Amino acid sequence: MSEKAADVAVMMGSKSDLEVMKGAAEMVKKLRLTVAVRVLSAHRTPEQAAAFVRESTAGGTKVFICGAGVAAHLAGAVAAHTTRPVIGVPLASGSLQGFDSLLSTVQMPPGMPVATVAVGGAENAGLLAAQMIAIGDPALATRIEAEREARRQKVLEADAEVRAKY
Ligand code: RP5
Repeated sequence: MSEKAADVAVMMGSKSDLEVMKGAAEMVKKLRLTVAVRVLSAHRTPEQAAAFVRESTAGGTKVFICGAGVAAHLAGAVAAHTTRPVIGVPLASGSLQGFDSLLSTVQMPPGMPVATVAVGGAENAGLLAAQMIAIGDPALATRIEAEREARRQKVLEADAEVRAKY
Protein backbone atom coordinates (compact mmCIF):
# COMPACT_ATOMS: atom_id res chain seq x y z
CA MET A 1 0.00 0.00 0.00
CA SER A 2 1.50 3.38 -1.01
CA GLU A 3 1.81 6.26 1.44
CA LYS A 4 -0.75 9.04 0.80
CA ALA A 5 0.81 11.72 -1.41
CA ALA A 6 -0.04 15.43 -1.75
CA ASP A 7 -2.93 16.44 -4.04
CA VAL A 8 -0.56 18.44 -6.24
CA ALA A 9 3.19 18.05 -6.83
CA VAL A 10 5.13 21.19 -7.76
CA MET A 11 8.47 20.23 -9.26
CA MET A 12 11.29 22.42 -10.56
CA GLY A 13 14.60 21.75 -12.23
CA SER A 14 16.70 23.98 -9.97
CA LYS A 15 16.39 25.88 -6.70
CA SER A 16 16.93 29.00 -8.81
CA ASP A 17 13.39 28.34 -10.16
CA LEU A 18 11.77 28.58 -6.72
CA GLU A 19 11.19 32.33 -6.72
CA VAL A 20 8.74 31.88 -9.62
CA MET A 21 7.48 28.38 -8.83
CA LYS A 22 6.48 29.23 -5.26
CA GLY A 23 3.56 31.05 -6.93
CA ALA A 24 2.11 27.67 -7.93
CA ALA A 25 2.54 26.19 -4.47
CA GLU A 26 1.02 29.23 -2.78
CA MET A 27 -2.05 29.18 -5.05
CA VAL A 28 -2.58 25.45 -4.42
CA LYS A 29 -2.31 26.00 -0.65
CA LYS A 30 -4.59 29.04 -0.78
CA LEU A 31 -7.27 26.80 -2.30
CA ARG A 32 -6.74 24.38 0.58
CA LEU A 33 -5.19 21.53 -1.36
CA THR A 34 -2.07 19.75 -0.15
CA VAL A 35 1.17 20.31 -2.05
CA ALA A 36 4.59 18.67 -2.27
CA VAL A 37 7.34 20.99 -3.53
CA ARG A 38 10.50 19.36 -4.94
CA VAL A 39 13.70 20.32 -6.77
CA LEU A 40 14.22 17.44 -9.22
CA SER A 41 15.84 17.80 -12.61
CA ALA A 42 15.12 15.92 -15.85
CA HIS A 43 18.83 16.06 -16.66
CA ARG A 44 20.71 16.22 -13.37
CA THR A 45 18.60 13.82 -11.26
CA PRO A 46 16.55 11.82 -13.80
CA GLU A 47 16.25 8.68 -11.66
CA GLN A 48 15.11 10.54 -8.53
CA ALA A 49 12.61 12.56 -10.58
CA ALA A 50 11.12 9.41 -12.13
CA ALA A 51 10.94 7.63 -8.76
CA PHE A 52 9.17 10.61 -7.18
CA VAL A 53 6.59 10.74 -9.98
CA ARG A 54 5.88 7.02 -9.79
CA GLU A 55 5.57 7.07 -5.97
CA SER A 56 3.40 10.21 -6.00
CA THR A 57 1.11 8.71 -8.66
CA ALA A 58 0.74 5.53 -6.62
CA GLY A 59 0.07 7.65 -3.52
CA GLY A 60 -2.76 9.61 -5.16
CA THR A 61 -1.24 12.86 -6.45
CA LYS A 62 -3.80 14.24 -8.88
CA VAL A 63 -1.82 16.81 -10.90
CA PHE A 64 1.89 17.49 -11.48
CA ILE A 65 3.14 21.04 -12.09
CA CYS A 66 6.66 21.25 -13.55
CA GLY A 67 8.74 24.38 -13.99
CA ALA A 68 12.08 24.50 -15.78
CA GLY A 69 14.20 26.89 -17.79
CA VAL A 70 16.46 26.64 -20.87
CA ALA A 71 16.31 23.06 -22.36
CA ALA A 72 13.21 22.49 -20.24
CA HIS A 73 12.41 18.78 -20.40
CA LEU A 74 11.10 18.28 -16.88
CA ALA A 75 7.37 18.38 -17.71
CA GLY A 76 7.81 15.97 -20.61
CA ALA A 77 9.98 13.63 -18.55
CA VAL A 78 7.34 13.63 -15.80
CA ALA A 79 4.57 12.92 -18.34
CA ALA A 80 6.54 9.83 -19.39
CA HIS A 81 6.01 8.31 -15.92
CA THR A 82 2.37 9.13 -15.16
CA THR A 83 -1.03 9.39 -16.82
CA ARG A 84 -2.10 12.12 -14.36
CA PRO A 85 -2.33 15.61 -15.90
CA VAL A 86 0.99 17.44 -16.18
CA ILE A 87 1.13 21.24 -16.36
CA GLY A 88 4.35 22.77 -17.65
CA VAL A 89 5.64 26.20 -16.63
CA PRO A 90 8.36 27.47 -18.98
CA LEU A 91 10.78 29.69 -17.05
CA ALA A 92 12.77 32.68 -18.27
CA SER A 93 16.48 32.08 -17.75
CA GLY A 94 19.64 31.97 -19.83
CA SER A 95 20.36 33.82 -23.05
CA LEU A 96 16.97 33.19 -24.69
CA GLN A 97 14.92 34.28 -21.65
CA GLY A 98 12.15 31.68 -21.85
CA PHE A 99 11.66 31.30 -25.61
CA ASP A 100 13.74 28.11 -25.41
CA SER A 101 11.88 26.69 -22.40
CA LEU A 102 8.49 27.61 -23.92
CA LEU A 103 9.22 25.52 -27.03
CA SER A 104 10.86 22.70 -25.05
CA THR A 105 7.80 22.45 -22.79
CA VAL A 106 4.96 22.94 -25.25
CA GLN A 107 6.16 20.87 -28.23
CA MET A 108 5.25 17.42 -26.93
CA PRO A 109 4.76 14.50 -29.32
CA PRO A 110 1.32 12.88 -29.82
CA GLY A 111 0.23 10.73 -26.90
CA MET A 112 2.24 12.62 -24.27
CA PRO A 113 0.37 15.86 -23.48
CA VAL A 114 1.72 18.65 -21.30
CA ALA A 115 -0.67 21.56 -20.62
CA THR A 116 1.69 24.51 -20.98
CA VAL A 117 0.99 27.87 -19.34
CA ALA A 118 2.69 31.20 -20.07
CA VAL A 119 6.39 31.80 -19.46
CA GLY A 120 6.58 32.32 -15.70
CA GLY A 121 2.87 31.46 -15.32
CA ALA A 122 3.24 29.55 -12.05
CA GLU A 123 0.21 31.08 -10.34
CA ASN A 124 -2.01 30.12 -13.30
CA ALA A 125 -0.55 26.62 -13.18
CA GLY A 126 -1.65 26.30 -9.55
CA LEU A 127 -5.10 27.59 -10.41
CA LEU A 128 -5.43 25.28 -13.41
CA ALA A 129 -4.44 22.27 -11.30
CA ALA A 130 -7.12 23.20 -8.77
CA GLN A 131 -9.70 23.64 -11.55
CA MET A 132 -8.92 20.13 -12.80
CA ILE A 133 -9.34 18.66 -9.33
CA ALA A 134 -12.51 20.72 -8.74
CA ILE A 135 -14.34 18.76 -11.46
CA GLY A 136 -14.92 16.14 -8.77
CA ASP A 137 -14.92 18.44 -5.73
CA PRO A 138 -17.81 20.94 -5.47
CA ALA A 139 -16.43 22.60 -2.30
CA LEU A 140 -13.16 23.31 -4.09
CA ALA A 141 -15.10 24.64 -7.10
CA THR A 142 -16.81 27.12 -4.76
CA ARG A 143 -13.43 28.29 -3.40
CA ILE A 144 -12.19 28.81 -6.97
CA GLU A 145 -15.30 30.87 -7.77
CA ALA A 146 -14.57 33.03 -4.71
CA GLU A 147 -11.01 33.55 -5.94
CA ARG A 148 -12.33 34.68 -9.32
CA GLU A 149 -14.87 36.99 -7.67
CA ALA A 150 -12.07 38.66 -5.67
CA ARG A 151 -10.24 39.39 -8.93
CA ARG A 152 -13.44 40.73 -10.50
CA GLN A 153 -13.93 43.09 -7.56
CA LYS A 154 -10.33 44.35 -7.82
CA VAL A 155 -10.82 45.30 -11.49
CA LEU A 156 -14.15 46.98 -10.74
CA GLU A 157 -12.52 49.00 -7.94
CA ALA A 158 -9.66 50.02 -10.26
CA ASP A 159 -12.22 51.04 -12.91
CA ALA A 160 -14.14 53.18 -10.40
CA GLU A 161 -10.87 54.81 -9.23
CA VAL A 162 -9.74 55.64 -12.79
CA ARG A 163 -13.17 56.91 -13.85
CA ALA A 164 -13.33 59.21 -10.83
CA LYS A 165 -9.89 60.66 -11.58
CA TYR A 166 -10.39 61.63 -15.26
C1 RP5 B 1 17.10 24.33 -15.74
O1 RP5 B 1 18.23 25.12 -15.92
C2 RP5 B 1 16.49 24.79 -14.47
O2 RP5 B 1 15.12 24.57 -14.46
C3 RP5 B 1 16.83 26.26 -14.41
O3 RP5 B 1 15.75 27.07 -14.85
C4 RP5 B 1 18.01 26.38 -15.36
C5 RP5 B 1 19.27 26.89 -14.70
O4 RP5 B 1 19.55 26.05 -13.62
P1 RP5 B 1 20.69 26.46 -12.55
O5 RP5 B 1 21.96 26.52 -13.34
O6 RP5 B 1 20.27 27.78 -11.95
O7 RP5 B 1 20.69 25.36 -11.53
O8 RP5 B 1 17.42 22.97 -15.69
